[in-house]
Amino acid sequence: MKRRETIKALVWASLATTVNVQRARGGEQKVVDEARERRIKWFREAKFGMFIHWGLYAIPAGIWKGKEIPGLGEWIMFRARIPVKEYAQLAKQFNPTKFNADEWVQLAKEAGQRYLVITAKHHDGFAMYDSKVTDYDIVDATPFGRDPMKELSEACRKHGIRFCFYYSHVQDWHHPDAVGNDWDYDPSQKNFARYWEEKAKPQIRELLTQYGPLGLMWFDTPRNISYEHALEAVQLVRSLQPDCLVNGRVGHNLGDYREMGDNRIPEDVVEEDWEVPATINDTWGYKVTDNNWKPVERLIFNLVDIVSKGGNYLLNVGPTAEGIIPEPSVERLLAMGRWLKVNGEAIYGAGRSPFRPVNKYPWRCTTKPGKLFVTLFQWTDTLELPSIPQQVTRAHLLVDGTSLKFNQTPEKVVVRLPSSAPDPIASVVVLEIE
Ligand code: H79
Repeated sequence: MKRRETIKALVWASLATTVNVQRARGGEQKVVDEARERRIKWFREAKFGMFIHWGLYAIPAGIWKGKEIPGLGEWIMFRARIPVKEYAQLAKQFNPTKFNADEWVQLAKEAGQRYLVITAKHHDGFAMYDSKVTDYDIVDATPFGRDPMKELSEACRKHGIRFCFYYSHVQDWHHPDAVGNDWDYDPSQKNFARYWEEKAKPQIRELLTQYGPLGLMWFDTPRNISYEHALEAVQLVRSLQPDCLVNGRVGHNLGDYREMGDNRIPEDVVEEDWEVPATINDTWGYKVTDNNWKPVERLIFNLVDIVSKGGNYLLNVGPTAEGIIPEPSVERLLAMGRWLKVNGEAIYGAGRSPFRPVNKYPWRCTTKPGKLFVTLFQWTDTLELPSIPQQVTRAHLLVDGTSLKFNQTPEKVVVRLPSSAPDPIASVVVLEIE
């Protein structure tokens, strides 16, 4: 870091804890924001979260006037250039009578997910909670008339899951002054500051004041947001809920942690706090024609892969307009939960792999003080690891503690494995080190 920047960072850190200044990539002068260190603790431990994309787009579910609209389900208004007046009519049909907050949260719990992030407002601009800022919300505009966010926040508290909101702060296809809708509104006539003051800020304030403590605020598509607007969003969160995290997509690197691209798992370890939002099929919002479900083997691999690289896995479900989480998602999440029940020690609170580049190997390693957890996705008779500087004192299977013979040389460690895999999907070998 250059001297001038170091001074700036130090000044910021000493002033207040409003912004995260721990972004020293060169590494000589790392300014640690202690408030951030405190609030991010749970996130580092959690590793696995449930993302929920739920909104009016679940009604057309990818089909508009009999035609399949390509792309993501929640982007249908944009892709089909649906006029605001027409899209808004969907609200009159939105009546998810099968919605049960407790069931959704219980699913997250059984899946081993530790936090839940739900779309309070996606790019379409429709508020899925009781907003006083506008009538374009689930309580005022639909026959349903309930506030599912309230119900979910309570269910999360009951089951010990951190409750979090997604809020599209820059794109809003309903508001004439926001970014995104150029088919109803002339972009040259837009005044973003007006949208920001009359809708975005007051709605963010509502979310931070009406639903109890939030784990994090998840912003998306910062596009060309100004530094001042992004900072205002962060300060709004800090002033109302100092313990609430802000994700990296708020803009201008002002978030508490880095958000990777959608479904983009990095190739190797990343030495920052980070998360990857990901889908089980291809869409986020429910789409009836999307049956491209990833196999559970892939989802478990992704989880271990991400944790070994230092990140969190925020895995999405897209409930239907009736309020049902698609069965293929439920099955996969429950299978992940069964795996985590046995192997969770290798995941929750675990550290990065010391064996790099991570993608060079077919297995994945996670760590805890005095322990290496090596997860194998294909069973073999011997596991060969690169040189380990510490003395290995014991090797065993995580599932039942069975001791394993091993041989350590300065060049490598070779572990003898039993003839059959303890787990059909992924088995964990533990090495105890000095
Ligand atoms: O909420 C989910 C997505 O809707 C959102 N992020 C995740 C978490 C997201 N917003 N933007 N994008 C993802 C990228 C979208 C790209 C595309 Fe398009 C939308 C490709 C085609 C339609 C934008 C518009 C780029 C080209 C046309």
